[in-house]
Order: sequence, then structure tokens, then C-alpha cells
Amino acid sequence: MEVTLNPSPPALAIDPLVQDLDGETARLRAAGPLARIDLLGVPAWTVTSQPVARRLLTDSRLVKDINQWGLFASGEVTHAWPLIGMVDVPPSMFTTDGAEHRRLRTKIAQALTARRVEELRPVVERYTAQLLDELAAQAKEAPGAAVDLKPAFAGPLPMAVVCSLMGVAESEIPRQMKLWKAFFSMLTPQDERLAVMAEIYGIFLGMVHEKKAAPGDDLTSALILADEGGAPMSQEEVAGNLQSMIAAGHETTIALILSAVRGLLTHPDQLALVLDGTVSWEAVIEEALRWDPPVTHLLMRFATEDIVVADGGTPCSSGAESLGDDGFVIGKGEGVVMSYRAIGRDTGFHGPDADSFDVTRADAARHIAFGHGPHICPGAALSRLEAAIALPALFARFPGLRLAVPSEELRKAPVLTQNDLEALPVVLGG
Ligand code: STR
Repeated sequence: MEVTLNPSPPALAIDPLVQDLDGETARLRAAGPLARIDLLGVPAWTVTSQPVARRLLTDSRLVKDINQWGLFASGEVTHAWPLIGMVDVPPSMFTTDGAEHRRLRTKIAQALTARRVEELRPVVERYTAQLLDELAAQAKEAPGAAVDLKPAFAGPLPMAVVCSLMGVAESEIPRQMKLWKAFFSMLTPQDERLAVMAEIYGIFLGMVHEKKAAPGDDLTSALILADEGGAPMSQEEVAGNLQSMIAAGHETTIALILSAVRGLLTHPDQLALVLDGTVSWEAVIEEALRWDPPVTHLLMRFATEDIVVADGGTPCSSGAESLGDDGFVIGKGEGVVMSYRAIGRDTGFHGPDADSFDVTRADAARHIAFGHGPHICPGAALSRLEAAIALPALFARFPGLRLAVPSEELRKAPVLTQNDLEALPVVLGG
């Protein structure tokens, strides 16, 4: 049978302003399971099918090392590209594979234990209660007025928690929030973004230096001291991992909380099932992760050799001859994105109603919004803990919570890779 190698339908241009995310997700799904995309002028593959994603995420021929990227090695992609900060970052568990990656992950696991996460429970409860008290005071002052839940609730919590975990001073929170917002927004001029990246790395290198001299009871110190799995991390490695964890630990959890609240407020019948105990908060969280996940597109892995993917998504290491007539070849040096939002909407996997929010869905928890394989999110438990505290507390305090605007008016912020709701205006009710 004939094999179509590198079929080249027009690449789907990903909109950096995120003006129609549902439409774009649907177009990606239709172009999948592997689709050609255009990331602000830079071509890549993306994956929109869960089975294909699972296979590629455990394929050691796809790596994170940016030097394996043909377009970077040839100088076609430079630091002028607005998304360079998602791929050319200080060395960390995010940028390594194989033995080097296992060494770093072993140390992360040694430091970020289940116990350390559980010890954050009172911290999360305290911040949540404080934010809810402030909201209640606002509701009393101006009953019925619209309040944006993003800056007033979902926004501040995850950064406060991750800073407490890492040992970053509370007084540093506003600066961190400002820097990461500028980093992720597609509206930030590129020279400013590059300056922000340099500033961020400087802050974390300085912090590692200080913690090394005076260790505390925090994750940064635990990483410096972690001795399992090989040579201790260098100061640069600790800084790189710290930076990755702060980047990964706030935006994403904000998105999770906002997704769940948006899903429930736009589906009052489902909210009722949750409030009367028919459906658990855990189910809500998993469905929010599937339906409107924190990560829209994860950049990027690079093929160290040609990878042939058959129609059904099975990567074959040997000859294209054995394929059906719809194979794909990810060429050596090409970049591969994981479009987790499209993957969550995979109708082949989650069924024909994959687009709808349904907290009673049986297979919601089978999503891969935290990734799959060696790079699976090491912060998943913390993120679930935060959502499992924040969400029930919010709805318990404001049982009459409702959207202040029609749901069609909710907009995503101009962040290409992350799911960032611009605002979530609500009326708190009694
Ligand atoms: C942001 C820039 C930086 O300094 C370091 C990193 C490495 C970790 C990345 C992070 C990035 C962006 C957000 C990521 C995170 C790992 C998980 C998180 C991709 C590139 C997700 O959104 C899944």
C-alpha cells in the first residue's frame, strides 16, 4: 500500500490572541491526530489524539533538548521568536531526558514528597479563608455588584502556596506575579520578555545562593541537599528547577480553579449535583482538567530521528512499508507540540460529547492533562489539593454564586500556550 509521507495540508495557524479557542480546538481535532501547525511563523507538528499522545510521550526518540531542533540549529528560529522562552530555558527536569532527567526527577521526588504536599494543606486553607473573608466584606459593602474572581480569588492563591513551598518571601509575590504575567502574555514586546527572563533567572540564582548559605525548611533547601539518584544538583540546576516549578505551579492552578468555577456556573444543574453530594469535588476537578485544561499547547519535543506514525497512531521504528495509507513521518529535527486541550476533547477517546462539560462523565479522570510518561507533572497532587480546598470553600461561602455576564462574553487572555481566562465576573449572592 502507498504511504503518504509528510502529507502537507496547509498548516493551521495558532492564534496568539486566543480569540476563538473552542473553534481552534475543533479545527485542530479535525486536522488531527497529528496536525501541522504554524506557531507565529514557525512550523511544528501537534498531537490531538490521546492514544497518539500517550505513545509519543513515552517515545525516547522525542526529546526536550532544543539543540535537537533543526530550525534552531540552523538559526531560523532565534530569540526574536515570541515563544522562544517556552523552549530555550535554563537546564532543568523540563529540558532533559534519559539518565540526566532521571537524576533530576529522583531529587525532585526526594524533596517534593507526599508529606511535604500534605503539610501545605493548612497553608492553602488559611489563604483560602482570608480571600473569602475579603470577598464577603466586598459583598456586604456592595451587595449584588460584580466581582472578578480571577484577581480576587483564583489568582492570588497558587502563587502564595508555591512561594510558601519554595521558601520565597511573601513580599516577593507581587514581583513574581508581574514578571510571569509579562513572560506569558503575547502582547509583551519581545525585548521586554527577554529582559524579564533574565531578571527571573537572576532572582532564582540569587535565592539558591542565599539558601545554600542558610538552609531553611523549604523545598529549595531540600533540593540543594537532595542526595538520592546521583550527584547533588549544581546551583544552576537548582535555580532552573525552582524557576520551572514556580512557572508551572501558579498559572496552571489558577486556570484549573477558574475552569471548574466556569464549568459549574454555566451548568447549574451540575452544580446542584455537586452541592447535594451526588457528585464529588474530585469529579469536578478531573472534568475541568479534561474539558478546559490549564495547558492548551505544551511546547515542545524534538525528533532525534525520523519517527513514523501509522494511522492508528502507533509509532513504528522500522520501515514505512508496513503502514496503511495514512501514515505520518515526523522528520528528524522537527518539533512536536502536545495540544492538551484538543486531546481532552478527543471524541475517539472520550466519546461524541467530548466537547461538553459533564461532571458525571465516567472516564473524565482518564484525561492526560498532567501529561504522561517520564515528564508527567510532579506537582499534580499539589494542584489537586489546592483546587479541592478552594472550590468547596468558595461555593460553601457563597451558595448563590452566579455569573455576572452571559457566558459568551467570557474571554481568554492573549496567552498562546496556557489557558488564561481574562476575567471571571460573578455576583457573590448572599
Ligand atoms: C517557563 C519559562 C522558564 O523559565 C522555565 C520553564 C520550564 C517549565 C515550564 C515553564 C517554562 C512554562 C510552563 C510549563 C513549565 C512546565 C509545566 C508548565 C510548560 C518554559 C505547564 O504549563 C505545563
